[in-house]
Amino acid sequence: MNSIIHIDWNTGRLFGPQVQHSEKKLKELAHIFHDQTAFSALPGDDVIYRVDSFKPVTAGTEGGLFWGTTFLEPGKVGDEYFMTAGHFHHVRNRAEYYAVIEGEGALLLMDESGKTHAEAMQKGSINYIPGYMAHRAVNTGNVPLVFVASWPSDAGYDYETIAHDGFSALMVERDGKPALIERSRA
Ligand code: PAN
Ligand code: ZN
Repeated sequence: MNSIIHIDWNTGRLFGPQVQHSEKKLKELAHIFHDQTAFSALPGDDVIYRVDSFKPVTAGTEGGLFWGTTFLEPGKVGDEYFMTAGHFHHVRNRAEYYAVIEGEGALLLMDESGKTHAEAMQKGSINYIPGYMAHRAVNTGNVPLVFVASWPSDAGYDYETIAHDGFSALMVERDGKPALIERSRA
């Protein structure tokens, strides 16, 4: 198997016959934003993020690695910044790197007990995501947040836990600045 692709380090785009492209539209992210009234007023077909990915081995292979670039648009639903769906890895102990090419944002990390903290993501930062941590990128800037990621090919995704329980904290705009607030569980 041909196991080389190319990246444009200025844009993060990946090139090569094995590169896969996916996109996530706003309407596919209905459950993750806290302000459902603001959500309904926005065009559901807008693409919130795209991912270029390189999976040189079959998903589930132990010992392999994947690579991907995420392009997360700037914007907000009400006061909450655009963000990725977020997930735990299905194999909980699998770690990951995120490394930022452009833009600024936050990486939300939540442990299995539901405790969430945020780390800064900015051009040049390399964020290490330990195993057992749900992870979600948030774009708090005015330009796309672009980051590369590498993760084990047997990590898999558990989106259901986040879809069901969410993260315990939200990244919202307060007085023009990003603020991490505890989610109300009304
Ligand atoms: C990343 C994410 C990517 C999109 O490659 O899959 O940023 O976010 P969601 O998967 O949460 O929609 C990664 O964390 N891979 O394991
Ligand atoms: Zn991941």
